[in-house]
Amino acid sequence: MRVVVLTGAGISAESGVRTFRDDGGLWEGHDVNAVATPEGFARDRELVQRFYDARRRSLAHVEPNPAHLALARLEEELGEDLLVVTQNVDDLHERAGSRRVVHMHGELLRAACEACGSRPRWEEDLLPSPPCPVCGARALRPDVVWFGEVPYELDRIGRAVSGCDLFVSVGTSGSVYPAAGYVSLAASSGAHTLELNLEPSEGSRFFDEVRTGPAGRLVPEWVE
Ligand code: BJW
Repeated sequence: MRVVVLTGAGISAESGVRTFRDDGGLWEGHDVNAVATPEGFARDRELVQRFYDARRRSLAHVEPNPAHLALARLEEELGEDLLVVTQNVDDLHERAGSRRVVHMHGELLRAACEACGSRPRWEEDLLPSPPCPVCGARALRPDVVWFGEVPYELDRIGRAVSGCDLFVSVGTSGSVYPAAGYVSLAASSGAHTLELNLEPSEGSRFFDEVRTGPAGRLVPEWVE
C-alpha cells in the first residue's frame, strides 16, 4: 500500500511550535505580506531576517511529539511506500527519525543564496548578512517558500500523490495551494483520503473520512 502523508503546522503544535492561522498563531502581530512575501523581503530585509532568525533559534527548544514519532515508525514498516510531504519548515520529522520527507515550503535550517542559487545548511542567524559559503556573496535569505513563489519538488509530490492508495492530511488548514489541492488529486486517482485535525478544516469536505482531535493522539492511533 502506497501512502502519502501531508503535514502542516498542526502536527508540530503539541511540540510548542506555533501554527500560522489559529488564535495566538504566528501571524498574530505579524503582517503576512511583510514577512512571508518576496515583496515584503525586498521592502525590509532586516525585519524578515529577524523574524526567521528568531524562529530558527526557537527550534533548539522544541522536540518531536508522538505524532512525528508515529510517522517515523510507519516509515520503518512501509519503507519506500511512505512519503511524508510537509509544509513545515521545522526539522521535527527528521529528528523523530523520518528520512523520506519532502519540505515543500523549505527549511529553517537552510539558507538560499540569491546570487548562486545554492541552499547550504544554516544554523546561525542570517543577520548581519554573512557571506554565502559557496560563492561568498552577501546574498543569503531564509530558504522558505513565500506567497507567490513556487514550492519545492512539485513533480515528485505530484507523482507520489497521484500514485498513492491512501492520502492522509495531518494538522493543516487546507487554505494554502498547491498543498490544499492534493486531496482532490489523490481522490481523482482513486486513493482513500483521511483528514486528522484538531477540528474540521476548510478542506474537510473533500476527504472520505475526517477524524478530529490532537495529532499527538490521532496519528499514533491511526498508525498502530
Ligand atoms: C492541529 C493541532 C493539533 C492545530 N493537532 N491539528 C489557487 C487558489 C487560490 C490561491 C492560490 C492558488 N494557487 C496558488 C495560490 C496563491 C497562494 C495561496 O495558496 N494563497 C492562499 C492564501 C489562497 N499560494 C502560493 O503562493 C504558493 N505558490 C504557488 O502557488 O506558486 C505557483 C505555482 C504553484 C504550482 C505550480 C506552478 C506555480 C506558495 C505558498 C507558500 C506558503 N508559505 C507559507 C510560509 C512558509 C514560510 C514560513 O514558515 O514562514 O507556508 S504560508 C504558511 O501557510 C506556511 C504553511 O506551510 C502554510 C500552511 O499553513 P498550515 O500548515 O495549514 O497552518 P495553519 O496555521 O493555517 O493551520 C493549522 C492547522 O492545524 C489548523 O487546521 C488547526 O486546526 C490544526 N491544528 N493544532 C492537529 N494539536
